[in-house]
Amino acid sequence: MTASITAGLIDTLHQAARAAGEILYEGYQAEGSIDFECKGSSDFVTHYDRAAEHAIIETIRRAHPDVGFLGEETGATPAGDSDLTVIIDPLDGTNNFLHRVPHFSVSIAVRKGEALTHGVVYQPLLDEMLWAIRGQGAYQGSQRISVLPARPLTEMLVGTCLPYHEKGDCAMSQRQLSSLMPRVAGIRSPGSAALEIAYTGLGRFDAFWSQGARLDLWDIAAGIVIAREAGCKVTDLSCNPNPAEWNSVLVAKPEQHDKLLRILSK
Ligand code: 2AM
Ligand code: CA
Repeated sequence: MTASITAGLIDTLHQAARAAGEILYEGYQAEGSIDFECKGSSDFVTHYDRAAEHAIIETIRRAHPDVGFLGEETGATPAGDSDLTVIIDPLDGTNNFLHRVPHFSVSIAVRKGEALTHGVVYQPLLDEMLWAIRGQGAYQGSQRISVLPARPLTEMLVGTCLPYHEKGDCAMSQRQLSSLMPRVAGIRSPGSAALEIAYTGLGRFDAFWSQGARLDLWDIAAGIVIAREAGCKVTDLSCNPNPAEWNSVLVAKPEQHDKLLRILSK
């Protein structure tokens, strides 16, 4: 991947995120309840998820016709003459969106081989673009971001995603909550994994983990690049280096990562 392709690619990812964001913004403002279907039990999809993913793929294809795609709504589309795969969650936080809770995002990542190289998480209601390129830093708009100094455990605000109806391992999440809850200042589960992970890079959360919820790669890939480039340590809970194989994730400041891993693994 040459430097000029890399530079062009991030601009295209921003354009694609904004195109999807416009569709979600319109849907959020529209009157009446939002129609949805169930892909599985409690796994909701709306016209807006599909339209947003379509807009992302079309925007990226126009500029980079050979890249492959892995989208929450359209599945895998193999790459042509490119070693890049774009990983898309067009609407992360569909359940919030359906309930008009203003916390959802567009999440787009790029993978080259096993390495995640680009991450863009866009919050359309705030017009907030969080993004990163591997080795080149993490940004909020044009402002570079990096993790703030670690707070003591007792002052930490920790984000998580919890299992829901028929998905994930409730008993595991309950064990982890019981273990961590008495030790920290607060645990929050706002409902968009991509945002929560990116927020940990930004310092809005001090750490994030999820295991019981069994998140998918498109929920976490873009956030991982942003949090890592901001200076967080990001692994799964068994320290497997390949995110494509993860079914858990822990994002924390480097000096607190091991301590949290021990608490969550009890
Ligand atoms: P999604 O909105 O793209 O499906 C946090 O709850 C994470 O779990 C989100 O990233 C969300 O991704 C996923 N999730 C899927 N179905 C959910 C549901 N019914 N309730 C809450 N979260 C859900
Ligand atoms: Ca998602």
